[in-house]
Amino acid sequence: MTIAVCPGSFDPLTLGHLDVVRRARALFDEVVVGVARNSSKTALLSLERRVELARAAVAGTDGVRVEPVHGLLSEFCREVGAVAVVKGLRGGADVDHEVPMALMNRHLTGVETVFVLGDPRLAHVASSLVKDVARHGGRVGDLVPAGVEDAVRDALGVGPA
Ligand code: COD
Repeated sequence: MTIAVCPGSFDPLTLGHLDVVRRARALFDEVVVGVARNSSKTALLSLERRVELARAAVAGTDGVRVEPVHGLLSEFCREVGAVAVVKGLRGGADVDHEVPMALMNRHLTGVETVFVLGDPRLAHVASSLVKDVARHGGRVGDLVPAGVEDAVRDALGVGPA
């Protein structure tokens, strides 16, 4: 049984993230979606809310579960028995951002990172842009799983689009 962790801050979860989870599940027997804190970002949604939304989004998906990551991702991988971290790439900027993290995680516990190319139709979908569009009154319901648009609007204090 091979287990992989799909980590992220998921603030909020998008269809781009779910595409990566689906691709990871095609490669591994079980995928643990690890909802973590990114200390270089200030989260809009609480960790608990992000976990709740991710659980709703993958409910009923065989071999996929969602857990919070409270410390180091590399330690979390060891705790759940994961042989790999799976990350998604949209382009060169993601490579520049992800490679140092992958090398650091391998340095810490030996865990490898596997990169998958996301669906190019979702290459523009980023949590930061979703929040910015919603903040300015735009619709994001076609970029995120059900329930996420409302959660983002509530957290931003903006009314319905
Ligand atoms: N298509 C393909 N991939 C996508 C898309 C898309 N449309 N959108 C996002 N992705 C990918 C990203 O490239 C990334 O790989 C992943 O999805 C998650 O994205 P985010 O933005 O939700 O998550 P990040 O980048 O904020 O996650 C950073 C972590 C939380 C994983 C990192 O900070 C971490 O590991 N924190 C735990 C503490 C720790 O161990 N720190 C040391 C790290 S070396």
